[in-house]
Amino acid sequence: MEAKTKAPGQLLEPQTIIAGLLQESPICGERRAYQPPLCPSLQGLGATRPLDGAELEVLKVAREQLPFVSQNKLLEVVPAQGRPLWDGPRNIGVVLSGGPAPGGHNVIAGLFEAAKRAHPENRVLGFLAGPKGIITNKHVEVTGEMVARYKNSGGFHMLGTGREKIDTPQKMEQCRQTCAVQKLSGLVVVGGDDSNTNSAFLAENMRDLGVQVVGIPKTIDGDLQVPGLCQIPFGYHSACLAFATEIGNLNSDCKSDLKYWHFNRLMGRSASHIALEVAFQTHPNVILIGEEIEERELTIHNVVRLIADVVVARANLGKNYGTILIPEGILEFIHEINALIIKISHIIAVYNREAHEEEFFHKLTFEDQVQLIDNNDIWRDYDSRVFLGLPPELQRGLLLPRDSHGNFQYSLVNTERILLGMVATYLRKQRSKGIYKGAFRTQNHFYGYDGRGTFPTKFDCDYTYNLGQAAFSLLANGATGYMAAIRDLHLPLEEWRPIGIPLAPLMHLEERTARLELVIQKQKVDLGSPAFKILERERQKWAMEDDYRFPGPIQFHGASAEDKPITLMLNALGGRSDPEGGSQGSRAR
Ligand code: FBP
Repeated sequence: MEAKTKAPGQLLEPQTIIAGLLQESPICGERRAYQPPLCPSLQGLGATRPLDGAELEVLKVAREQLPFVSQNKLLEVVPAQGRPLWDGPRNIGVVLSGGPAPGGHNVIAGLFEAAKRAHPENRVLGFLAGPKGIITNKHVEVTGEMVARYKNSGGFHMLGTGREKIDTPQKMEQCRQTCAVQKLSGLVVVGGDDSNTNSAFLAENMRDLGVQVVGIPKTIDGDLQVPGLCQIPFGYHSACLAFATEIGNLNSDCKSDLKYWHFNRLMGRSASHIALEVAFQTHPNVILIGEEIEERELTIHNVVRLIADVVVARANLGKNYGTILIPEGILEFIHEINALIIKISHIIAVYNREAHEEEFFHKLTFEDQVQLIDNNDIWRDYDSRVFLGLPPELQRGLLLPRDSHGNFQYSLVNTERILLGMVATYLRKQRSKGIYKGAFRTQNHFYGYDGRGTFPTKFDCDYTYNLGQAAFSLLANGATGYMAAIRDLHLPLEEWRPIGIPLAPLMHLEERTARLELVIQKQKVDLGSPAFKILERERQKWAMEDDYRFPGPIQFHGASAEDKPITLMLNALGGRSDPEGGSQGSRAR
């Protein structure tokens, strides 16, 4: 609805004012008007050629399960004026998969606009509600009007998303039928590690139909990286900045009324990449990094002590306030807790496989669940002792249902509240011994789903638009079983280099639902990376001095609009964008 305007001096009717105030927010219209630029290699139709200087190793089991796509070699997309392999009109499917990440709509925009530029009769079909949309053939045709409406917006609501795993021959056959019925030549899967695992198997299983599959690296968690080739998945920057805005605000609040300790849990299922970036953005008093906790073999009581020591030391300076960052996935890195998670996941999977749906593990009472675990052969007395020594909230958390891929759902456990309670108990003891004399008033917060739905930063808008175009170039030049990526993201966009990374070498074996499965390996925080080394150097100062940093809200104009993730920039200083220079597992050899 358009709000009517009057000539200067004329008063507007209240109804007109109300209508104006209830219209879409001005920022939505502003963001839609932004047209992301393309890097030079994607400005024409784009050709592909082998990327020399980097060899990727494929595990034997991946070669056996993915014999065709395992043969793929690295590709780079280079400028080309001629026509690509796809000459006539084609149908391309696209699916948004897994948790939302800011920028997903721009992948579709990039794909759609590249497809239309190559041939005006090319069609893009968007599958609805994630991979389930492919299985059930639920889709919409993406139109120019839809693209214009969703460009540069957050969320995945243009098509919806879901976590369905294509893990049975029956579901794979349904996907094949959908692609055949829709006469698809290509399918683009926008997803994280599990969704790109789907991509690899779809590519392998649909090659006889002539359907090519290309994945896109998405996840706010930041763990879908390929050292030297894919520095960061999309969505990470935007989510981190959204979280950092909140933490910066808390820094400002706690420094003002000097009253509260804020325990903040930050989303990110496993690796601590998000917490690391938010720490650089905000300089909190305490930052926990799961990977470091694992390396130092800290127990949960050590972690509590680590936080409490800072609280006590600051209290001695008269500072009874501060901010603490706790990565959502921290439990995975505390050895004795992770051992329980692995065993319980195994017991649940084996039990559910044989149980009727109404008797599934999560439908039992807590007492029956504990009994069932206790009776299992893999559960030892030591496990029981550890389990029973944990706070009841954590015990219940460990028994929560796993997701469709068999993952433990860290986002459902209030780890910040649990740690807060344990720290409070420890401090009470310290007080009774006369060691702690401060005031421990607290607030706890969880930042996760909010940041996942934020507007994408300019960096993520440009990155995703180029990824969508790169995916089209890869498909149009015959690639399948690849993940589109952009190298050298730390450099100006004019120097970005689109590539195709074969999916098979990214896979390793992992226990999921009580079976060893071939899945894409997550990349954890590299404790040898420049970013982590700099954090180690700085955090002592952040603990005691109030060296808070205030990033403010995401900006689309001015100097801050050009920001990129601080961790990305720090790691690039260490020369890690060079394929030979990767230190973390050195995938590119
Ligand atoms: P993806 O790996 O699919 O990108 O999802 C990541 C994530 O946002 C995690 O950070 C979080 O633990 C999880 O999804 C939450 O899952 P759900 O949306 O199913 O609650």
